[in-house]
Amino acid sequence: MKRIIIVLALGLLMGVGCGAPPARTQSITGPVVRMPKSYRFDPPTLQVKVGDTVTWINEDNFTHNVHFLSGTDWKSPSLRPGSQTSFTFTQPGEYRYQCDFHAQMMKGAIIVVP
Ligand SMILES: [Cu+2]
Repeated sequence: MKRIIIVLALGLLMGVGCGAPPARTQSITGPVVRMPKSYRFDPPTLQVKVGDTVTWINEDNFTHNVHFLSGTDWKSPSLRPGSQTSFTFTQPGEYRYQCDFHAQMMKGAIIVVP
């Protein structure tokens, strides 16, 4: 009996860790940057093409945002856990960004190529 409970618990843990993304993320077709636990952008640097729409998804337990420091000064609203934001890149270049709430830990860059 004890073994069965352990197997069930493992299954639950794995289900939580590797579960399917929320339904609303299924409509995303462009590149994605995730904010997994805890305090990071994944991947931290992403190369995309001009015209691509990048979507950031907050999968962490904390509120974050996306604020560009170069290339554009666009800033997302505060992203509560489970929410997402998107930005379309219309010019090539290097776009560095941070989360304003955790600027020391959360930095990222989007490299936009023609
Ligand atoms: Cu943050």
